Amino acid sequence: MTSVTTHCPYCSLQCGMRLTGRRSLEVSAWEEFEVNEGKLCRKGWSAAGLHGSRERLTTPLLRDRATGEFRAVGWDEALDLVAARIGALQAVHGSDAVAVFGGGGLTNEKAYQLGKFARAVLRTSQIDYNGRWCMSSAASAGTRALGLDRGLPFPLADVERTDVLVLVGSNLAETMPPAARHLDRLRERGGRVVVIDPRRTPTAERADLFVQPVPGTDLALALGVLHVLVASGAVDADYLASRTTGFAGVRDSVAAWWPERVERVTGVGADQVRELAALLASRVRAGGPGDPGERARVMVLTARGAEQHSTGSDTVLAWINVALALGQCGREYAGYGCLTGQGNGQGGREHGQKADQLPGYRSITDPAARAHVAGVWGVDPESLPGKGRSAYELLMALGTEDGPKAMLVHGSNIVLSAPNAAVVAERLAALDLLVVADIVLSETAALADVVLPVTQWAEESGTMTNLEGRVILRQRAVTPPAGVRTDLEVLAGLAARLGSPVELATDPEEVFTELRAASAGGPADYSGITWQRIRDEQGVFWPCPDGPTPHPGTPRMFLERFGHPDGLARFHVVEHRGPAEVPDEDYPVHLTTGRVLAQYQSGAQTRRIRDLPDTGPFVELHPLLAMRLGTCDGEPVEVTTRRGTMVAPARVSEAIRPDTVFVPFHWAGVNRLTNDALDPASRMPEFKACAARVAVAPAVLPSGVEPVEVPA
Ligand SMILES: Nc1nc2c(c(=O)[nH]1)N[C@H]1C(S)=C(S)[C@@H](COP(=O)(O)OP(=O)(O)OC[C@H]3O[C@@H](n4cnc5c(=O)[nH]c(N)nc54)[C@H](O)[C@@H]3O)O[C@H]1N2
Ligand SMILES: Nc1nc2c(c(=O)[nH]1)N[C@H]1C(S)=C(S)[C@@H](COP(=O)(O)OP(=O)(O)OC[C@H]3O[C@@H](n4cnc5c(=O)[nH]c(N)nc54)[C@H](O)[C@@H]3O)O[C@H]1N2
Ligand code: SF4
Ligand SMILES: [Mo]
Repeated sequence: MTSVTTHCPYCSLQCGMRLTGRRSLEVSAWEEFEVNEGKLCRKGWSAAGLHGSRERLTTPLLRDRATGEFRAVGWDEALDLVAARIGALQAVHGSDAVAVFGGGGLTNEKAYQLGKFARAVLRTSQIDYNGRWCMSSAASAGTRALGLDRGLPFPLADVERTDVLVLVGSNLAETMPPAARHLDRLRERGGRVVVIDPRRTPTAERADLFVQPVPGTDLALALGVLHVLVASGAVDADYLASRTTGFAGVRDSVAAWWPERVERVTGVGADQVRELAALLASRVRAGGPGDPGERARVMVLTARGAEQHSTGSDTVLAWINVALALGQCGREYAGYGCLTGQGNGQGGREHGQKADQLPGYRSITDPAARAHVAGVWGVDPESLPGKGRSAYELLMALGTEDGPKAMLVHGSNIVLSAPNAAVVAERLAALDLLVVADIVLSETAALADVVLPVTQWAEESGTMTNLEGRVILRQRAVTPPAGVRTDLEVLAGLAARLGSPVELATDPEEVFTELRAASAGGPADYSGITWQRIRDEQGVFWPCPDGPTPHPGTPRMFLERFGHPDGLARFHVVEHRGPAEVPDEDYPVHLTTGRVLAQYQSGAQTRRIRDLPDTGPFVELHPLLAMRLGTCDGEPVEVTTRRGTMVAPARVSEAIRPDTVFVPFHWAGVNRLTNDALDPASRMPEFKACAARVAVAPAVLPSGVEPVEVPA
């Protein structure tokens, strides 16, 4: 029996856990790891449920053209076929005929290698990943305002040491449950928690102030809060002068956002807008009286509720404006942060699986970055392709005249998790070749021409970068099942068959060493991090450049200067636009979507774990709406948008606004309804707001039976 310390396979908290195993695999607490202090949510405790499960893929599958069925084949046959068809398609249509789709759950080593495989082996520009569905709006806003995007620019535990915490569109009590203890401890110390969400979630139950806006109106709320702060003279003039630029324009732009106007747009009472602003400008101090002259420390954290909108990046900018105006960014235990989502939501966005990016968070259009990375790879900088299409635009181009004809997917269950999913499924069907590497036969893998079975987390090692920018190490605990390969081996196998000009290592530590060199000098500099340091130090925070003496890593950023060349933070003028689709006569309610505690993402992994409840989707709606529709709890209701329709049981709850319904996306259905309007800056789709019609579901009749008209 071996026992290793490692991290959970799911969300960005990357809780530390101990795995003991050989045949069976047991999860136990790793108390010393400070991020979760031995706590796990039920997904973490049950994570070993896919070990030895019949649901695991253990052999490559090839779709038989005659029957349409899969048949099991050997690895050589599968990889030979994929390489031959890639070669043939590229010979006819050019390099960009092949696309690569990655995931924010992949280790840093895999994300890096996927980018290298696309640019140096396939020479395609067509690579992007599911991080576009996730935190791309916050990343885009953070880069523009603060000059550098690291989800949380401080350790998560700093949450306990602020005075006023504002959560905009985060339900962390269900999406990262061990993190909720920081909210409890902050309140025990006398700090205040504000939660902004159209639903009174378990997170909102912990709030001192709960604000319940109409979906998609957070931007207007932020403008209103800043209006009150300006009007009451609460802005920090010294800070504005010494650490920021651009406030004057923003000040003028919020002049017209008086609280009564905000109330009309957001549904949040004008008094509550004033109350929120007053709290932010207050002298509330957690943990004792403090210096009476010193203003409260304010920490604003956004998550998907604020970000997954066609106005998501402007919304984040508006909240950063609020934090900057109060002098909070770059102050200890205060400032702005984004709660990333996927296990490697942070590292996955730094090492080159994004359409416009090279390793180290470098831009693919920057000649110096191209020269540096080409040097590490041993290729001519000229040979590196340019910027490709963003995730949703890439999916929409599949199988079109000038779009890719083949796609390789590593780490995303696209047909469930992309917006407007029925159209996405049509695009996948239009491909000449769809290859999916996965650990289970996900709904997307089930559509593939070739399925490649890969190892899961406990069967391989690799680094992840958690929501704090802390690079941590997952360690292998058990031998993989016979027949599966790692993603790194798959990529190396294809590269060899494609006559690759570059070597692709298969040992993850070797890949990390290369990643360090490729990231050196970039914004996300990992060059001073080693696997041994990670083991010794409970992770290392980037940036951590290599040098003659070991760099300590950077737990807290921006204390001295922001990431822009002049060291100043930038205010940005942003306007409220609202969601691309708002309710009207035909579609009178808002539909929003999100998560429940016991399921993860598209559910590809967690729906296959027996210890987790698999309830199927539901439609959360308010008793007033239920009454109007004539339905009650548990009865099937039909939700329809301009794109599709679904039926699921009603879950009647006073926790939600009466004008809004909520459906989780862990099961097929709701993404056939969601809107694919994209944020212009980040290309993030609008998962969190569209217009819908809800009705009592028509009785399900056997086919051929016509409903009978009952006379009144
Ligand atoms: N249990 C569980 N945990 C997870 C995941 C999972 O699938 N399951 N996934 C992980 C990933 S990848 C991510 S990205 C994170 C996401 O973590 P969160 O962002 O916390 O999760 P969501 O449920 O998507 O959205 C949060 C809240 O936004 C609210 N909301 C909806 N519309 C709006 C709006 O217009 N404005 C505001 N202010 N709020 C709105 C929803 O009601 C919801 O309560 O979770 C991570 N953790
Ligand atoms: N309506 C709605 N839709 C949403 C959201 C929402 O809030 N509402 N949220 C969006 C967000 S934030 C996200 S992050 C996406 C997530 O949605 P997806 O991108 O679909 O994420 P997962 O369901 O985690 O899919 C990961 C797939 O990769 C497989 N996998 C896991 N580990 C590995 C590995 O190491 N290698 C390989 N090759 N495969 C692996 C898993 O089995 C699974 O099939 O969904 C987005 N979609
Ligand atoms: S909170 Fe996230 S990382 Fe922690 S156990 Fe749950 S799913 Fe895993
Ligand atoms: Mo996410």
